[in-house]
Amino acid sequence: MSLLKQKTYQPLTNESAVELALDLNIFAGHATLSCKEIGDGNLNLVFHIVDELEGKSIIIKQALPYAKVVGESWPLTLKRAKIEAEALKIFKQIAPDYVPEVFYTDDVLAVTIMEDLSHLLIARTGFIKGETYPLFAKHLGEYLAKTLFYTSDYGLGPSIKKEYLQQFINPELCKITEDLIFTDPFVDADTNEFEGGLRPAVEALWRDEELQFHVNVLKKSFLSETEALLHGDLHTGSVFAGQIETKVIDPEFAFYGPAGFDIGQVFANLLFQVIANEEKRDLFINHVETVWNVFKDQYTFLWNTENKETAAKTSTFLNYQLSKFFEDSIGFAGCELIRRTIGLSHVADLDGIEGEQTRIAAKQKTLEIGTLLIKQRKEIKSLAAFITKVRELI
Ligand code: SR1
Ligand code: MG
Repeated sequence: MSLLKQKTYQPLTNESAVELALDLNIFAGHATLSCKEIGDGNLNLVFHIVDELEGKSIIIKQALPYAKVVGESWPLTLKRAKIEAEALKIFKQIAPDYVPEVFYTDDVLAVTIMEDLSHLLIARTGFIKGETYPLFAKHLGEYLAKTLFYTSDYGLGPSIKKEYLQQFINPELCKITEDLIFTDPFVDADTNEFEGGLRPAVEALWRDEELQFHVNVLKKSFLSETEALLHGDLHTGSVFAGQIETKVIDPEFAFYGPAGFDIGQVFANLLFQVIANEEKRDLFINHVETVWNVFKDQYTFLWNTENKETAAKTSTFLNYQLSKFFEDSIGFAGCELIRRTIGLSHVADLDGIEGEQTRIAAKQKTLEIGTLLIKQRKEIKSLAAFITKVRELI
């Protein structure tokens, strides 16, 4: 029986993914299709289906009822596929150049069928291979300004904002972030993973009460602020990049949260290259600067031209907003730096550093920078001060 008629969830295989594409008439009935499961993330199946003859291809992404990175012992809601598809559609309307097109979704099968982006590379993979993507930072700055403004009270007005707020309640995926970014790395949790050589540095983090206090303040912001619809997992593995194109994928962690969380994840994931890639350090520092400068300029433009809260549309309040976003971004970047170094789900930028001593030294620096950013985020009042602090520690 056709998968579409069955109305029960089942994980797709290469064969059933092709059947689904044919049932949906995405390809001609007589098309010869090839299909490969290419998912290399932590959570989902991803099928790449190609009609060589017509030169047409699609991606079918399917959520699994558990976290693939851990196994069936970590059950996970299938509702995340619906959240992801709905977030993709909203972000596509807001920032069409930077988001893939969704062709079809099915809540029961937890499936999203979308544009094939395989002519691009996952940004993290490209960076590690030596690419630098000249437009990456400008594009992400624009993406952040548009998505964080247009989904906020200032861009949406009070009614739609509250509808979205309800629609994007995402407790299970938020809990993953609450645990993996804000809790586990700062205590001796089973999910943590780090080399023996890092133990003294890690144990120092676990004893650092000032750090724990600041992380709890940031976690409270993550738990309770509803400034904008966030991507929620905006690391460089969630971005496809090329020389002229940038596409943000995978918003299954989308929820209403503090705007600085998305910006901070972008900062942190660029900082992994700043730390690991000595040769291109200045270039990646420049990417961090461009992300913030483009974000700030575009957000300011939208604030002045599209603001639905006329009473708040003053330069004083705009400056208050931007300073808050900046401070939050720096703090959240610090949490992401620490989590990807010693918690669950590391980054290849650091894990791939050859030579144990060099790798451990880079990871120690990452922990130091993360700690400093978290503790001193209120004192770091400008982009120049942020970059100076980073340069002092690397
Ligand atoms: C159990 S999920 C681990 C991580 O993978 C996702 O990409 C998120 O970053 C999450 O924290
Ligand atoms: Mg992901």
